[in-house]
Amino acid sequence: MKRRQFIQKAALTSFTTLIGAEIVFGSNMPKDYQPLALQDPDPFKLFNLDKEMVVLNERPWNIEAKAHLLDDKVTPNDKMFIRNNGIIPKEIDDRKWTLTIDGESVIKSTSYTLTTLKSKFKAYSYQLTLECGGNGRSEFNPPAKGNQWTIGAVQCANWTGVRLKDLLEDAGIKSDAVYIGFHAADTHLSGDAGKEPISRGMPMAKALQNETLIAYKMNGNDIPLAHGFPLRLVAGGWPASVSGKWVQRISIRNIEHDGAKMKGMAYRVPRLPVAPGDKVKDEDMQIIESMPVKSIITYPKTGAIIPKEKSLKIRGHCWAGELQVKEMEYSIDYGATWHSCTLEKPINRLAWQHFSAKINFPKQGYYEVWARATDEKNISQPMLVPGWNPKGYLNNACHRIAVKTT
Ligand SMILES: Nc1nc2c(c(=O)[nH]1)N[C@H]1C(S)=C(S)[C@@H](COP(=O)(O)O)O[C@H]1N2
Ligand SMILES: [Mo]
Repeated sequence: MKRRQFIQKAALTSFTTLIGAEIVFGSNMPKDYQPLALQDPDPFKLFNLDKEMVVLNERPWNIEAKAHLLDDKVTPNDKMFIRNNGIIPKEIDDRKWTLTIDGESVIKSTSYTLTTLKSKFKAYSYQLTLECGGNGRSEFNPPAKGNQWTIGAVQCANWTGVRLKDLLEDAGIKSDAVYIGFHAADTHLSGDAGKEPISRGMPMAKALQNETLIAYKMNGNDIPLAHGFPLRLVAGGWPASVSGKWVQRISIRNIEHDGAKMKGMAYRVPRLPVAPGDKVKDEDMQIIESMPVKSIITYPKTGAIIPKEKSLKIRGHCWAGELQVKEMEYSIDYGATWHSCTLEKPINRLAWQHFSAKINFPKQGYYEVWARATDEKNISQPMLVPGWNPKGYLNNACHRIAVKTT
């Protein structure tokens, strides 16, 4: 007891309460020792992540992929970015979970258990591209506050569930309905139970699309907790912030939904272009809807070294919000000339498309491979970071990788 200070009784009692079990031999714990059970969890174990995923923030958890991790046609769970605005709900009992359709413009407010959802409504499966509106934010200058996503806040998983439109029609939609808003079970960082971390939504036209789902499965299994177990709204092609996780309530609104992160600067961009660093008034901002055309090279990994005689087969994915990508090109001379890639059609509407190309390099040296997608309306990705905006949304600049031939 003299040389080493042992834990005090009061501390031991509070640890016991937190851990919920007697700490046998607890009195042997050194002073200021933090039991492992109370230390910050390892996100790689907690979320079963690939070891190359990048943690941007721990509270709330925000984790991104790297381009080469997104090589699969369907994004596997361990390579999927995680974006949270609040604290992930704990102790979810899916047998007791209900989803309520309510709001000013519902004809009859109705609640559904998971069992009812699965038995009463037809199941649909779609692969849907979800990209965070802030993906690419790290490249804006002056820098925009928020998670410094590079390129990895995008995923295209396979979602199974019921169509939101079937639920809305079952509860009944009044003629004055204009918007839906979601309410979810996650909690505000402040701990204030009356505050929602995020409650976004979409106009009725998007809510009623065939592919807008209330999903209960991701990639064929229960949705992982971090991605919205047991129920998640999924609206492909729009900023992923409208795809509410842990959704408990969908309100049919007679106004544009006014929940948390619908107003002010959140998920909005200036109506008209502004100079970098400019202050923009709230009324000059508009809500982001369909995401812009974009692509990523997922093979090879940037920094690849290839023998000169060999040609290089690159591949990746491209997407364009509500639209399809109609052309995919690459350049190895900093955009001076462009060459066509082979482009596949999407597996369904709002799923990303795959591209590939065989590149022959003229001589030994350092190259950059740039990729550029063009959508059905003939809009292409910009080569440089596009329009600066206060929160750093919608950076769809061409992705590029470094390649050395030896
Ligand atoms: N309830 C709830 N839903 C949410 C969020 C959240 O914080 N809470 N984050 C949104 C944002 S901003 C994004 S980009 C996506 C991220 O989805 P993921 O974590 O499954 O990749 O979820 C959206 N849905
Ligand atoms: Mo997001």
